Order: sequence, then structure tokens, then C-alpha cells
Amino acid sequence: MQPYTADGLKDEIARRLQVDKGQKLEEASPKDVYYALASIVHGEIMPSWNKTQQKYKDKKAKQVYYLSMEFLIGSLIKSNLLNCGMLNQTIEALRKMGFHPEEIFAQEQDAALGNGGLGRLAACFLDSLSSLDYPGHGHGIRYRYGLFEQRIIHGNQVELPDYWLKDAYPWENRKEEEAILIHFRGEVHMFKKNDGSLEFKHENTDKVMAVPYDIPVVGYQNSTVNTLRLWSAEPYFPPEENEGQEDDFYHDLEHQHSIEQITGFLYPDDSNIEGKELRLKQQYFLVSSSIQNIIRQFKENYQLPLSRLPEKVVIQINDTHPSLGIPEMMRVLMDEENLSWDAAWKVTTGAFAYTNHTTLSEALETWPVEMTEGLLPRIYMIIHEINERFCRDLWFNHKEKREEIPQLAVIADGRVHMARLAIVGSFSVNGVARIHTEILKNQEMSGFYSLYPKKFNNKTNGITHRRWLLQANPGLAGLITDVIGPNWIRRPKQLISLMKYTKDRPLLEKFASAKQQNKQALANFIHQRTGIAVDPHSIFDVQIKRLHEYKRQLLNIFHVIYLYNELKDNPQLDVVPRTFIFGAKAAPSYYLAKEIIKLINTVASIVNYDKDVKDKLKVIFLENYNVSLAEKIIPAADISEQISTASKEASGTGNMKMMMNGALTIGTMDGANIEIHDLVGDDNMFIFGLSAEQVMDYYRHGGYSATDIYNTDDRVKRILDQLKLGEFGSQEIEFKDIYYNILSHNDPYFVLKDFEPYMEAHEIVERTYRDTYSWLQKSVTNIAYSGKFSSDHTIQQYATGIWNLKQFKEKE
Ligand code: B1H
Repeated sequence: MQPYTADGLKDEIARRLQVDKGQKLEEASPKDVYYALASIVHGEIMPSWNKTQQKYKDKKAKQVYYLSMEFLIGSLIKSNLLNCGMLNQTIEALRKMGFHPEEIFAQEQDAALGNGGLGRLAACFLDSLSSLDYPGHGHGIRYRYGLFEQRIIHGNQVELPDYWLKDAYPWENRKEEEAILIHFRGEVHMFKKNDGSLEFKHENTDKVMAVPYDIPVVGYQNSTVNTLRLWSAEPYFPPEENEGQEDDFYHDLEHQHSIEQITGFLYPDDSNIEGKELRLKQQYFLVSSSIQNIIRQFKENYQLPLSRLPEKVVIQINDTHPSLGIPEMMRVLMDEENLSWDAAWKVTTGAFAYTNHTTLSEALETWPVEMTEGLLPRIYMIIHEINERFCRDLWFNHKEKREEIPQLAVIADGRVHMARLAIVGSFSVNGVARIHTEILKNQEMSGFYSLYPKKFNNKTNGITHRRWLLQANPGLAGLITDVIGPNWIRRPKQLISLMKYTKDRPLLEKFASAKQQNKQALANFIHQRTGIAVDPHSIFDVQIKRLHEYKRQLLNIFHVIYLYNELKDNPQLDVVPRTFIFGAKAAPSYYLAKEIIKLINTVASIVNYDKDVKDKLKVIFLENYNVSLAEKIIPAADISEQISTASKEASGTGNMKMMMNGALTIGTMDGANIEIHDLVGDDNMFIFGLSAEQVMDYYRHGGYSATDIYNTDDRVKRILDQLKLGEFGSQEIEFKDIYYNILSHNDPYFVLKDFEPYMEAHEIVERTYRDTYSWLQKSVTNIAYSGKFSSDHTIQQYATGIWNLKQFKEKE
């Protein structure tokens, strides 16, 4: 990529505006400038993209395909500029042209093609694959509507459609000539071939075209550009049926509409499965187009027999959502490529690897047999056969497992169990943090673990430090480079050198001032968005993530209510001023989660306007939490709230992002918090609450009474009674359902049980914050150790531990 100077860029933007739109620079809107800029960057990317793909082909490199229903890539303009080495010049050029760079960058709508952590992980992984020169690509769905836009109206969440493609998306290339035909429904006919073997013909099917749209995934200043291929559903027009069909015009339109619906929208549920047929259609649509595409490319590029596919191809499935890829690969290999069952099974199980992201029962996917069989008759036959062979193997070769067959079978209770299908059909099964993998091995999947101990492995999640530190927090990143040099950018573990400076007071002052500037910027943003003035010197206490009972935003707001009550009782109380910042979307059908959002907003509306607590307490709910908003909030965080009920959060990744930006974690021993704790220890984070063992023990043996706590802890009783009696807000706004949910269901997420230890931990937070010097030391320690959570590290682990994939070096 050729280096642009700021002046060169300025001229080029002016030239494009003139050539493409007949515009003078003075007439151009921010959007016009954004498009001109994006087109320049795209033009820079194009040659490297072609070159990278050609090199992979020529050298017959092994490739990994990351299959995922979600890629939460957010905005690409800044990361593409950064990775192309053009960000600084661009900022300078835009300034010279009289624009605010951030205003230009903000013209790009986030691609919100994911719900939360699972989708964002996929995006971070793509970034690391390219930056580390790994031949690795994403396959996903080009949803026309991404995750809903959230508005808060009178405290309530209201969902608006996210039509992110309203304006042209400058990063995608439509590749019509590579479209693939997908078949739904129809009948399967069996024939005997001359050699006695069976042949299956899938006929009278509903046909859908899968058209790929390719987005470049640009590595960090290394000229590697991989591909994120997103599939879009379009009607199929067979060549011979083009004439004389006018009568059917409306029928055709309806048909066309139903096909386009397949990639119409992203299901807005995080860790909670909706068993709708359309979702099953989406899943098969993704895997069928991806698998057919992968096999086609393998045949074109490698000139090897299909039996050797696993030497050149590995397919990582992001949770069970793409697990139909396993029977789909069997179908293509047997029905289209004439491999025997055994040969096809060897190839398939040699190519697939499965990542599990949750043990929550409501997120475990199962599909009704009738639905699967009706929509995907041939695929269902294959799943049935996989199950038969698996159960027969258990019965004859693992006699000790006979009793367990109903719990292990892929088809049981009239449903297809996708996790079981994924485990049986993959050579690797991994969890996403150490504790999560242990829970999989010893509890949730122990039956499979004893059967296939070698399949199970851990790959702790990671985040790209390029987006989440270098790009989102240029102040801090620049300071780090001043102190330890720039090598940490390519080798994030070198952040550890910062440990040499934790006693350097003048330097700590500089870290403090970088944080202060970010807090000021966020305070300005909050003021502009909400009209509320927050104290930029208060503790910025942040909880940003999907809203779920297990993530316990409720525990956080109980703490706020407790502080508010204390201040009302004694307005002179000497407390460190705090600003509580929330960002969270609830699944539209998740009633209690929406009630919690309403509670947070109601508490905010009381606290923020109460003169008794003025300057001491503010509660901010920032609406429409998404990747771009996260990039604004995280650099300004002092406290990172990671307070899930222990054993419930598989990993978490927001915990890593805030740590990397110098926030201190208050958290439970859950998910990756435990691994943060391994690194920084009790001195540098605030651990509280039940352990995973204690939680699981209570679930198994009982012994916990929420009512006892309600009756004995006055603070708890007061808060819950306030909810029940509607003391927050008017008569109409009361939170009886939250009250009863806790007390009549015995507080399934242990909010009351962990209340006291959580309050104590927060007291320690406050005491620690008063000692600025000590706080800064802890903050820098967190940054120093965060390199281990770069997704570069995680991807290296996947590449060597699962994929057997080599970094692709030019000179090989
Ligand atoms: C995670 C999901 C998820 N786990 C179902 N499971 C979905 C399940 O659309 N659906 O049906 C969507 C998403 N998401 C998250 O994955 C975990 O809760 C986090 O702890 C983890 O950090 C993240 C990435 O591994």
C-alpha cells in the first residue's frame, strides 16, 4: 500500500468528489467526504486483497474458515485506515479541509450483524487472523436488518429496525458469478446403483440463490487482506422459465419476498434460542452456501482428492448455530462427490471443530424432528444415520455408556440436539475460558468428555488490542509507545514492560491525565446526548453488556439505590462522587430484562434531579449500546463491572477491553475474570461473592433462602420494599415483578446472597480510589498484564492447538 501524505489525500478526496459527483469541496457534506474517503481506502485495499488470495492459491496454503451466524464488525473506516497505515494522514487531511475527523468517520453506520460477545469475538478473530498473516476467512449472513436500534422512551426500551444498508455500504463487493443454489423441502428418492450402493436424489425442492458479498479484512500494516464473505438470499430464476409467466406476477412477488426474508434480519436473542423455522432456514442457508463454496474452492485450487481435504481446510463453527454444516458436508461428499459414508465421515470429522460459548440451558439449541425433516429432508436423513451409528457404537463398543444413551443421542425426545451433533461430528470441542471448559468437561458435557477426552480443550477468548486500545484510545496508546516504544503493537504481551514504571510518579501522572481526558470527552458526550452534566472527576463505574438476569445489572442498581438511600438519610455523608454508566439491550421478548432497564432509567430519573445527592451520584443509561458507543465508553472507565452469577458467564470479553484501558475490575470469580485474577491478583482487582462451586452446590442441594436475607438485612428489605411499593416514580411505575421474581423464585441468580459482599467490595473500591497514587499503580498494572488477552494470542492458540495452521510468509 502506497503511503499517502496528508496533502496528497486532500487532493485525492477533492478529485474524487469532482469526478464522481461533480462536486466542489466546499459543497461536499460530511457524508460525501466519507464516501470519497472510503472509496480511496477501498482502492488501496484492492490490490493487496487480490495478491493475498492469489498467493494462498499458488502456495496451496491450508485455510481456516470461521463459520458464524454473527459478525459484529461495527464500523470499519477507522480500522481500515489504521491497518492501511493511513489514519494519521487522514486525520490531518480532514482537519486541513476544515472537517472534524470524528464527524466524517461517524457517517459510517455500524454493521451490527451480531448480538454481543459471540459476534464481536468473531470480528476480533478476523482482525487477528489477517494481522498475523494467517489464511483465514469468515463466512456469515448479510442480514438486511442488523440488531435493532434501541430507544429509551419514558424509561422503556423501544426497538426500531436497523436498516444499515439504507446508504450504500462501501466495503462490500457483490460476487454474483459465485452464487450458489440452496435447496429446501422437496422429497428424497432412493435408487439402487449398478454397484449395489444407494443413490439419493433430492427433488421438487424450493430453490434459493445464495449470493456472496465480500468484505476485505485488512491486516495491521502487513498487506494481508483476508475475506469476510456474507451470503444474501435471492430468488432463483431458472434460465428456461423466463417467459410467459405474467399471470403469476403477484404470486412471484410474494415468493420473492419470502426468499429474501431468509436473510432479512438478525435474531435479537443473546444466550436464548428462538425455535422459529426461519432461524433454522437461516442456519442451513449459511452452512449450505459456505460448505458448497469451500468444497468448490478446494477442488479448483488444490488438485487433490477430497479425502485429503482436512490437510488443507479446517472449519471452526462458532457455537452450534452452524452445526448443520456437518451433515451438509456429508451430503455434498456422498450425493454430489460419490464418496462412501465412511470416507465422507472421515473427511467431515477431520475438518470440523466446534466452539461452545455457553452452558445456559435456555441457549442450548434443539430443533423439533418434524421441523428439521420437513425443511431439510435429506439433511435429516443424514443426521438420523449419524445418530444411528453413534448409538450403535455406544451400545457395542462402550458398554459402560449404555444407560447414558438417551442423554448422549443426537436425536432424542423428538428433537435434534445440536451440541451433541457438533461434538460427535468434530475433532475438537473447546470452551472459551478455563473455568468454562472445566464446567463443560466435568458437568455439562461430562458424558462426552469421558468418551472423547482428547477432543476437549480450552481457548480463552481475546480482543483485538488494535481496535480496543490503539484505535479507541489514542491518548493512552501514544503514551504507552512513548514509554516502552512501539513494539507492543505487534507483540501485545510486551505491554508487560510497563511494570517497570509503576513507581514512576511523574509518569503515573501522565496516565492519570490520559484517563482524565477520556473521561472529559465522555462527560461531554453524555451531556450532549442526555443533557445531564456528570462530574468528570467522579468515579466512572461502568457496566456495558447485554441485559440478562445472570449478568446481574440488578445487583449493580441495588448498590446505586443503597447509596441513594444512605445519602438521603445523611446528605453530608463523605463519599467519593460516582457516575454509574449503563449500556444494555434486552432481547425484545425478555420481559424481566426490560423491567430492569426500566428500573435503571427510573432510578436515574430520580437520582439525577435530587438536590440532596447533587454532585455525589449520577446514573446514566446510554441508549443503543453498540460497538461504536463501546469505543467511546471503555477508554473512560475507572471501574469495570463484571458481576455475573459465578459459573454463568462463559468468558466475557468486555472485562478484557476495560482492563486493557486501565479500568479496575469489580467482579465475581467467573469466566475470564478468574484469568485476569491469575495475572493481577487481589491487589489489583476487587473480587467478591459466591464461587462457581458454591453456586452449583446450592442448585444441587438447596440450602439458600432469599427470604431469610430479606428478613435479616435491613438494606435489602428497604430496597425491595421500595420496588414493591412503587416508591421509585409514580403509581404506574412500580417494580412488583422484580420483587416477586426474587422472593417467590428464591433469587435464582443470588442477587441478595451476593449483596453484602458486593457492598463491601465497593467500599474497598472507594477507599482505594481516594489514594490516587495507589489507584494509578493498579491501573497501569492492569494495562501491563492485558496483552495476554489480545486475540492475537488466542488466535495463535487456535492455530497451533486446533487448526494446525501456519502463518503465511511471503518468502516461503
Ligand atoms: C455467548 C451466546 C449466544 N454465549 C445464542 N452464547 C445466540 C447464544 O442468537 N442466539 O441464539 C447468540 C449468542 N453468546 C457469549 O459468548 C457468552 O455469554 C460470553 O460469556 C462470551 O464471552 C461470548 C464469546 O465467547
